[in-house]
Amino acid sequence: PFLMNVVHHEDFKTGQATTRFIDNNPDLLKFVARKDRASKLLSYLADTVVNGNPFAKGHKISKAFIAAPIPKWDHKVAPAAGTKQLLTEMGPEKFCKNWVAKEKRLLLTDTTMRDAHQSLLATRMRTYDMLAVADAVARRTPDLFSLEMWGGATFDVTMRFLREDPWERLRDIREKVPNILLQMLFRGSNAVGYTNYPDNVVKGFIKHAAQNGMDIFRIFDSLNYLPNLTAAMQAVREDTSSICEGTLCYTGDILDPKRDKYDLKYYVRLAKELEKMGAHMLCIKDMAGLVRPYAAKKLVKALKDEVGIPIHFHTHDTSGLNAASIIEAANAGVDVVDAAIASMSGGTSQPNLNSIVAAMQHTQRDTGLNTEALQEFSDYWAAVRAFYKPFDTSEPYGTAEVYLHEMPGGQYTNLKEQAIGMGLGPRWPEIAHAYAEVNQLCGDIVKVTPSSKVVGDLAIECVARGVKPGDIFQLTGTKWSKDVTSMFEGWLGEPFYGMEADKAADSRKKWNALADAIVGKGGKRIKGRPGTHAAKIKLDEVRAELEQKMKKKPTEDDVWSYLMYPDVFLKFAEFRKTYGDVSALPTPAYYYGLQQKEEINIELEAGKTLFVRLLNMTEPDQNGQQTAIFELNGYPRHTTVTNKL
Ligand code: 3PY
Ligand code: ZN
Repeated sequence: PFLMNVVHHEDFKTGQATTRFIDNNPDLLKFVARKDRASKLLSYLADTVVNGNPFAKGHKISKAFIAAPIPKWDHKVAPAAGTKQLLTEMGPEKFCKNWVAKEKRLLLTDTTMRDAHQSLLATRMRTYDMLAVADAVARRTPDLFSLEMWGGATFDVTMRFLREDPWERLRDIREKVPNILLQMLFRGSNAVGYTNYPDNVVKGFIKHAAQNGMDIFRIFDSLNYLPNLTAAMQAVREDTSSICEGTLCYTGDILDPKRDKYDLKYYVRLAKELEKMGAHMLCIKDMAGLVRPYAAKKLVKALKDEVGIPIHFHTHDTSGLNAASIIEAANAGVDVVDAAIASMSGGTSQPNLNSIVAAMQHTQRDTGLNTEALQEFSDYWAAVRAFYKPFDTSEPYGTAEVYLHEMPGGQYTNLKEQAIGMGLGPRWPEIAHAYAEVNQLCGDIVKVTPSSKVVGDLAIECVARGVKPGDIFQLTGTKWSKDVTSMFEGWLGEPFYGMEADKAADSRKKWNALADAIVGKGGKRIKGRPGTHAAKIKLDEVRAELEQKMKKKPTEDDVWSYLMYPDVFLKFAEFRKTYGDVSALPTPAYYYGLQQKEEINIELEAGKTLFVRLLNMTEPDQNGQQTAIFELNGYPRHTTVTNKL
């Protein structure tokens, strides 16, 4: 068809085509590029129909899904001004002090596009499903405080399992939602990864994220070792105009006199320090959902009395009771709370946003959000959620077992899946107990990515080997995973920071004994902030190295993705070369391929849509080759793939 277009071109026919013919007619080349993209996507679809998507856990469907109902929105109306415009106008300091802190309404962060699916669907939500609803979100809920839509595990998973570019997700959502603040979860010196990164990498990543549209950086450390937050907090304050949300992670129970290591004074101490370090806002990060309702009241009240910056409360509904914690926090004066759209809420996810909005109606802290719009959003997400069935494995009920193991919502289903994969599914109660025991052996630490992974790894390992966690001391000479040893070598920082001296001393004794057992008495250990031990990375060298590997000049996005996940990124880049941008495919097509006669639309860019129908699939020949016969924009197209099953 390209040649046909060329020979039918006026210049060509009239003999005026010169060597500058293509330069003068760039549309012809664009056409080639588009064809190329179409062929690549057809190859992907054919391969998925024949061999399945390796990340869909073997799940097959027998008939096409019903399309998710997109909430109504008015194409002629631009989104109303929201928090984004206020932040731009006022700057982060004034926005937080003069606006957030003074708002009467209970402000809401919608976590549906990040933590909710991280905690319910193993982070597998695709950009496609977010973009489809984004225009409606911008227009019908412009009163939201923010959308949490990036960071945590999403960065890794987008490339590894969804084969999408996380930076494109950020920019595309930004474009469709120009009025609501976008928020990310940032793991302090672990950035969006699991290990310690040098300060210049942490800072450069933050700057690049802000330049691409990130407004709020929620920065935490997995052991509450606040020195690990300094590089990231500094970067947000000095190199961006975004909001620096200093975070304390909550564990234990401030109401229980026996869990007195993590008492109210401990949290107040950390909060004051975060304020001094320059946090514009303070986040209480209750990653496991351990803040019980009356603890929420006590904690928020104390923090409101002791710090001057606005307070943002993040919790998980694992117990089934955490909406009550949100209401108590609201009554105690919390400024912003996190919740998820109804059909993506509950269980290990956040509490129900729609119901919280309803609960606050006709009170002093009425949120003002449109409940009808929220219901349509919930209907939309309910339909979308069905596409992700293979990953949707959490219990549909609350459980008080969370108070025993204290696992973060984002870890719970993952660990359970891991256990099932190892044939330990029926022994879950043992794993839950082992997790709690390992925590005590560590001296009672804060457990959230990556420290929670270490506790989980140890717990699973003990159950798999049929030993009690206390027996770890006898398992000398065992080779533990890299994540486990590096935590005990000090690469996540020091635990028990900010704890009262005598309690910390007791904890440290236990920690050191376990570290001796794991890395050996004479094993190497680092002290203090890991960032001071990590050599600066020379970014120009990284760019050159990557250029060699990719055999083309990397973009800045590529460089930061590669720095975070070198192997995952290279694999993703290779995949993209072969199959193109699969994020344009509807989710059922991406995970399950097409059903016979099923037709889908693929919007490559505004106004450029492919209509693809699977007409037939031949049986494998003696070489295992199968041919998919598609109809592409009305014309037949054949794509041959090898059956690898
Ligand atoms: C993450 O770091 O991914 C988390 O969600 C921690 O709660
Ligand atoms: Zn969370």
